[in-house]
Amino acid sequence: MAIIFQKTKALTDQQFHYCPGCTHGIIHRLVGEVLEELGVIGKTIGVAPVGCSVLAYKYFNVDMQEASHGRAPAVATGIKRVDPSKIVFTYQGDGDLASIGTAEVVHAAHRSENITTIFVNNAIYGMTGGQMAPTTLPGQKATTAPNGRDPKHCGMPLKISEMLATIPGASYIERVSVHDPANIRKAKKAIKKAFEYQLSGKGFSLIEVLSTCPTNWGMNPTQSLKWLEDNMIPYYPLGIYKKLEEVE
Ligand SMILES: Cc1ncc(C[n+]2csc(CCOP(=O)(O)OP(=O)(O)O)c2C)c(N)n1
Repeated sequence: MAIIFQKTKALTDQQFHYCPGCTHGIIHRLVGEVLEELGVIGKTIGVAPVGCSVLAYKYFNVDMQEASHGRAPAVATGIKRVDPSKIVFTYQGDGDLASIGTAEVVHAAHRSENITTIFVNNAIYGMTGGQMAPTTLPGQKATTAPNGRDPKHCGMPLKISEMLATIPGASYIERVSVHDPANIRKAKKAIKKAFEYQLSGKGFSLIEVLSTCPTNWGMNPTQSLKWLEDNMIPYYPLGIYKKLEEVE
């Protein structure tokens, strides 16, 4: 029988612990498929964050290092500088990257560290039970904002891709989404492009992936995909925010 699909070798057989409808699993698969297609599984080191993907080291079939909350870009910097022949990526949520870890990612981009960051933006703190994140939308309910985010005293949500694109050291920045098959395909292309930038030594690359959190958004999986499309994409437009130069 002809094999038409096989799970990427870059993921282990460990069953994901993610909630039904959470798109972390899709994003793991895309990263894994890209690493396999680029032929770098054996020389990749990932840095797992604190957040729902804290157990990413169980799922990626590559060497993984745990970092303390928000510090993945600093840890990845050390790994890449010690052994530049390795492909090094961080995988971080919005609580991790856009809140406690803002300084680390800004300065990794500023120094143009030759690493790739996968930034999973689900507009909430997932692991800890749905607290408001810097990325939570105006009016969006969170356990720490039961009446919805009020920009008057919480400010407007932080747009990480737009912000990092202003940093000269950032080489490739793109925002994608995984709410439907067409966008999942685009997301994979973007992730591949980011790793290609690293392979060509072009410096810091980041892909922001808009993602769901049905459990903490209080929705079922189908509703959460629609909520992402209707509410997140208008505030967080998809597209390339920085592209230093074309990489063949
Ligand atoms: C120093 C420190 N502060 C706070 C926490 C608690 N904490 C764990 S995960 C998390 C936020 C996770 O949210 P996010 O990064 O958006 O990832 P998600 O779980 O939504 O995938 C927080 C605040 C911690 N573990 N360590």
